[in-house]
Amino acid sequence: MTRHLITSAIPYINGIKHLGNLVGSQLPADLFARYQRARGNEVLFLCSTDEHGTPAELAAAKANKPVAEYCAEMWDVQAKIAEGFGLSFDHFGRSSSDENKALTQHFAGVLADQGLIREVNETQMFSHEDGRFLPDRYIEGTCPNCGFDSARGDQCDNCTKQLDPVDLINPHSTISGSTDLEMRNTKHLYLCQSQLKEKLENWIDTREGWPVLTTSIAKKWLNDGDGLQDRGITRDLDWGVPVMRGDQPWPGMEGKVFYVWFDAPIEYIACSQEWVGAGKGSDWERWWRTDKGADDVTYTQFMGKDNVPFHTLSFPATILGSAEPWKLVDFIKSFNYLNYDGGQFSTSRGRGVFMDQALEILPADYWRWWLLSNVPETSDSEFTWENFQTGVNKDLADVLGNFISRITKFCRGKFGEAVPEGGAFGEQETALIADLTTKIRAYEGHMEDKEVRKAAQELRGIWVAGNEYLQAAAPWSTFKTDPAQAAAQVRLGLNLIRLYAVLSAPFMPSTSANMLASMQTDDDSWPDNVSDALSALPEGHAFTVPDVLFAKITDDQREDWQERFAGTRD
Ligand code: B3M
Ligand code: ZN
Repeated sequence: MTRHLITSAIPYINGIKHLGNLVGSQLPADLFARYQRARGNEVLFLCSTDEHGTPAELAAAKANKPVAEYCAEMWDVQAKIAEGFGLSFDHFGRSSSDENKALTQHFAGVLADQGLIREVNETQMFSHEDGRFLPDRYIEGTCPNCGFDSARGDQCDNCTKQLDPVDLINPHSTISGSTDLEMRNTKHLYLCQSQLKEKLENWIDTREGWPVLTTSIAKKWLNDGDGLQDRGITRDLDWGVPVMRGDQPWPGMEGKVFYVWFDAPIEYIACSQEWVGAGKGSDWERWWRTDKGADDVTYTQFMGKDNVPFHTLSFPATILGSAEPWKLVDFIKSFNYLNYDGGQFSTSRGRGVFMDQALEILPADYWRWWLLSNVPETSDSEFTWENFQTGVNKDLADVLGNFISRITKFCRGKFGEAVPEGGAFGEQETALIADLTTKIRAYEGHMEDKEVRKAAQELRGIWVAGNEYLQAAAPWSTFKTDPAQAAAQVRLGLNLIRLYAVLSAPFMPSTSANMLASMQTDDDSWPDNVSDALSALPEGHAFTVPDVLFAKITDDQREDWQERFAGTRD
């Protein structure tokens, strides 16, 4: 038995995530966690909401709520939707937890003790009316380049020019609208990442089998331009983890908070403490401290490619810089982007299908299967309603659903609702078992390697093999001349349903549960030996014909949804 620590990038709290977010982190992480559990391994699968920073403050202001209240509400919303999608987190935490506050302050303290923090004086825009410093994107004005009248302090959305707030003509605060702004001095803490360059480079160079996407991004940041830059880890905001040096005040840093990207990855660890605090586990250190048994743990992170620099460099810099025995990630699985119907999914513009909307129109497993089998693994991929309709109808309705429906209905018609007795497996069955054995071992390999598309393809092949067997064996014909042989064929077919339920569970957990329920079994043991697995349901074992497992997506539905999701959500 091996131990797997698995984390998904923690979604920002500011609103419901779209399917592009889901497929790039939480969903493949869930697939892997479910697979490892199914193989009998010990798994700790963690995710949280990322609650600090400017986006949370802005979203709360827009919703006209105090930010803490807004975050608590949105956490509930996100947790329910995650449950709806069958995301099997052992704990869904919050980066605003007391645990994360204390741990973030702890890390800052030890990094300072290691001489890796320096203070830097900067100037930043201060708004008298708002009584606060404004992060660049809280400031808008006219673009000096193209004249666009709502260019942001960091960039003009119209001409894409990168800007400094001082470049803007007639700048104003987006919070109050006030133009009473001035550049003021402020002091921030910087993490001296440049001092850790060698350590980080050495660590990255010694990782084995990492995806090219992950290492190439890491290398680019390590070596581009001036190399690894020291980075500011504090901000002049109200909402966040207060800057403290461990549990001591940090002179000169009163009223400031840590930068959201400093505390967010630390939440991976804090989440395990929250998991213990919630009474779901008893020992978080054996997952995270190499001096307390975490040396045996395989730690895998899942994320979109835009998050890779923070996970290959910034967070490891925090961990390595602390010189404490924390567990470092073993494998970073990163994803490209999923596009939506000829463009991008966009939270800010409300473009695409959002997780709550997806669940309103179809059960989670339709989405899980399509998204995972089309995951943007080696390049970006695209969601179109045509692709979605075709994928679902072919794989789920025509192949898997059809197989289950045919065999159970045929059995009920000829033998009744129990696994038929008599007959024996012959050459055809032996050949099928050999074929399935090869395919299942390949499937296991792809799942271990986190090659999601290949795994989906192999699973589809395993379903197809059953359909082809049924087509060739044709128990409906055999029955006329040799009912005993037909009985053996049907027995195999019914056992295949159980086998498919077990193999498909990581992709489609609730369908798989329905399949097991209609086979009236809770034997979900993994098919280490396919021949044995195909006799798990013995002669005489009762079952029921399941209701339609997958309804086909009709052209009307497709057109309807296409239209409904063409615009932007309110
Ligand atoms: N919240 C970005 C994102 O949701 C960020 C990830 C944090 S992982 C520690 O894509
Ligand atoms: Zn412009």
